[in-house]
Amino acid sequence: MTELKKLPNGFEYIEVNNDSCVAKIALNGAHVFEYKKKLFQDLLWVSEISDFSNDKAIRGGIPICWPSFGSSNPALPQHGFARTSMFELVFVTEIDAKTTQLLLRLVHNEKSLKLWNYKFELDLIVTLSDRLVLTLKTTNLDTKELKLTQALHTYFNVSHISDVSIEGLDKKPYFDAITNKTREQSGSISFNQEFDVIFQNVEDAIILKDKNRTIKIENSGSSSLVVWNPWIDKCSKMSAMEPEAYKEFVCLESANAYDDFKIIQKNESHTLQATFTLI
Ligand code: TA6
Repeated sequence: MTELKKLPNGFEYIEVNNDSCVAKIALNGAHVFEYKKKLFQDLLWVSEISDFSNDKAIRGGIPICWPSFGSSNPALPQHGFARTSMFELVFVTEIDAKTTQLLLRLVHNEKSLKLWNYKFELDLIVTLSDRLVLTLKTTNLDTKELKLTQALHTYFNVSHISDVSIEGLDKKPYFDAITNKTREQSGSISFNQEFDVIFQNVEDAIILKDKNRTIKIENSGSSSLVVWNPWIDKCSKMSAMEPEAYKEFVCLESANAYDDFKIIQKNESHTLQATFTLI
């Protein structure tokens, strides 16, 4: 079953309930903000004080950072403008009782052209089954090439940040956004302070181990992965985030970031895909 729901403030989202999962996707930002495989807790974390409005990104879920990640394009807002843009719902297909697929689309408009002078089509296909798959396709409709950095900025629900470890990044080079230094990872990752790192040359699956569950993240069209937790001080300064919220989530962001930027020629496309599986 799929329903289009609307809050009193006009915020619209699609609610999907099939034999595999329940999910919610906002039209603003094509923002997946709930994915619950049946009999499991939510894969995604959402702040208890997040906004749900058509002019701000939800704090949590999977914000789409596009057409720039971070402040890599200083002419654009932090993480670009897609996450605060209204997407069109092109189709919802119930492939079978266990699988639903949606296509949400953003095309250049007067507002985007003022921010970023490129004609484009941005499609997000969300496939909802016992796995969650996001397929983000950028098509350059302009006459000039474009430079793209992007990320699916996924906030994963965790039992407690101190229970979490991340595997699959051993020996990967990384840029540490806190120290501005480039290093090589040694072994798995655990958390006891602010962590904000862009890993490069990431080709294989990443494993997020939590106290009671394990999540596998597989990416294609991406060789960079951002790992972030604000810890205590930064958390207290973040918008729409309770002071203790840092304990409840970790961000693993399937990206084209730092050296993994993409140059897309006119009439060509680039697709970033992320697959999340509870194992
Ligand atoms: O992906 C990590 C990061 O760039 C952090 O540095 C922090 O800024 C986070 O994203 C959240 O950014 P936002 O713009 O959503 O507040």
